[in-house]
Amino acid sequence: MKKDKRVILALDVTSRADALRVVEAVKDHVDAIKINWPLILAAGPDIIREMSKVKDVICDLKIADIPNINRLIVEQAMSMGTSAVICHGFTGEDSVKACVDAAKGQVFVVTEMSHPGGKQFTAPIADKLAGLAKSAGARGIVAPATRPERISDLRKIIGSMEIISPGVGAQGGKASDAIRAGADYIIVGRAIYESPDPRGAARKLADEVREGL
Ligand code: OMP
Repeated sequence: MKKDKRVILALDVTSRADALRVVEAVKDHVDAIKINWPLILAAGPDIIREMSKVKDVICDLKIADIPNINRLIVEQAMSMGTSAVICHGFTGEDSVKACVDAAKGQVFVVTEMSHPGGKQFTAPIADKLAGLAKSAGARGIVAPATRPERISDLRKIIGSMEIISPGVGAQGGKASDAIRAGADYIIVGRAIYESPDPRGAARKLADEVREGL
């Protein structure tokens, strides 16, 4: 995955036509495309293969099962051209390790979630989840742009592993704050794909990231 614009597009649109339109508009201003269930369910899993020909794809299935099922899910995702996957860590070390093995390390583990409810259950265990991501050999973690101070805290636990950070724009976080706090990439959905000018919105976010560097 390139580390140039440091913006990951969360492509949470619900048709193939919208996905192609948005990606065509913003592809020069983002480093990767994150695909989640809404688009997979709407357009079919082949959308992963199609998008991976344009950009690196992070498959955000928030995988959270027993090790055997985690392995099977990741193997399927990787066989479709996925560059990295996102999994939950509350399932325990063996389940995360199964993802890491199947993805050859290309795994991001969710820590403290960015939405208000993320404070309820994920925040109290986020440090442990970050530690688990490290000990399991993951590539990085997902940490909230809505609480940049938590990005800094979690950075201390994981060292030089990567942090990808959602919550910029629609959820209230700021790109420059997240980057300054230690995020490697921001993840942005609605602020780009719901904009009347997705290309302009993505370019502006990439500019804000540069301000934070
Ligand atoms: P917007 O709020 O529209 O920018 O979308 C945010 C994207 O980041 C969605 O695809 C979410 O699934 C994802 N996300 C969060 O918003 N919060 C988290 O704590 C974790 C994720 C994620 O794992 O990507």
